[in-house]
Amino acid sequence: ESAQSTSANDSGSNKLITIGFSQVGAESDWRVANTASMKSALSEKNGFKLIFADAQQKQENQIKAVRDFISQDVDVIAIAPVTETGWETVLGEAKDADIPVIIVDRMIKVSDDSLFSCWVGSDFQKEGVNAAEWLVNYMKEKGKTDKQNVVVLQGTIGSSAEIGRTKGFGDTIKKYDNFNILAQQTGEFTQAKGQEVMESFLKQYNDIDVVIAQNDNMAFGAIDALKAAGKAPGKDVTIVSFDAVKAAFKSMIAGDMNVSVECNPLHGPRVAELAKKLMNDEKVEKIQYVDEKVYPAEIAEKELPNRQY
Ligand code: GYE
Repeated sequence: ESAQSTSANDSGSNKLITIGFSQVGAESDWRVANTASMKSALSEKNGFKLIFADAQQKQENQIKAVRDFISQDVDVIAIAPVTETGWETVLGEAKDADIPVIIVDRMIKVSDDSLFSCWVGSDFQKEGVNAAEWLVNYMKEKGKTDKQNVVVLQGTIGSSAEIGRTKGFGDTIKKYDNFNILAQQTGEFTQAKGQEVMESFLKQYNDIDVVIAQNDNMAFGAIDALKAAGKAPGKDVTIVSFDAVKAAFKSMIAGDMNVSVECNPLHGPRVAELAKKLMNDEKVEKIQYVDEKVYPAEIAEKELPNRQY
């Protein structure tokens, strides 16, 4: 027992909050930044004991991790879910054990909202709409009124990030008859898979004008595939991406990527605050969206020094 509790806001208790966090994996720069944010906010010096579990992009690993957290009788469980569905049973077990659950980043779909305490993350559908609107304006400004053929590299199928971005983009772009979605396929949010899927698109279609990559890492893979095929990404082929990680700004400055729609991964402090409130039986907001912007290439150089991830 430490006798060092000198700070007034310790209010007599220096017991750490034990929090189990089931993370998706380490598939992207976004995810790595998210893990770093969670680990630093849920540190001992902030009053937490963190049990971190990496699910390697598999929901079954997450379900196992949550059961582990329950059997260790943690104070709070946080989950960044791989997919939206399949959570009812294990969340019912957490509820029976009286352990509050914070969902972070992607969303879940459950018939009973009391299976989780709260959620914080991004409006993925809005991100998709923003991407489409940016593209429509960009082509208009360039005077390109002829048919634009689009391919979409989707994220993990069934994840909120994929579902929202696919729907937001698709619903918006279909209102304009000069855009045609040639194909969409998952690249699982990784650079390697993004490259592979882009290579196969390039074999099937010789008239691709636009690539929509549902995260920056898949865009980097697609850019490599395009260059290897003798195309000029950012010029002959417009590259629209999501996340807006630092490496995307570098890619925009290099002229390879045209725009990245921001997705903020810095959820650690938000989750820490929610966990503390839940432990104090304070009311929390059930659903909390974070604010996000759109970063086109022309402002990349100016913005890069301000980027935190
Ligand atoms: O866009 C992608 C990551 O769920 C918002 O997951 C997150 C997404 C993010 O792999 O890079």
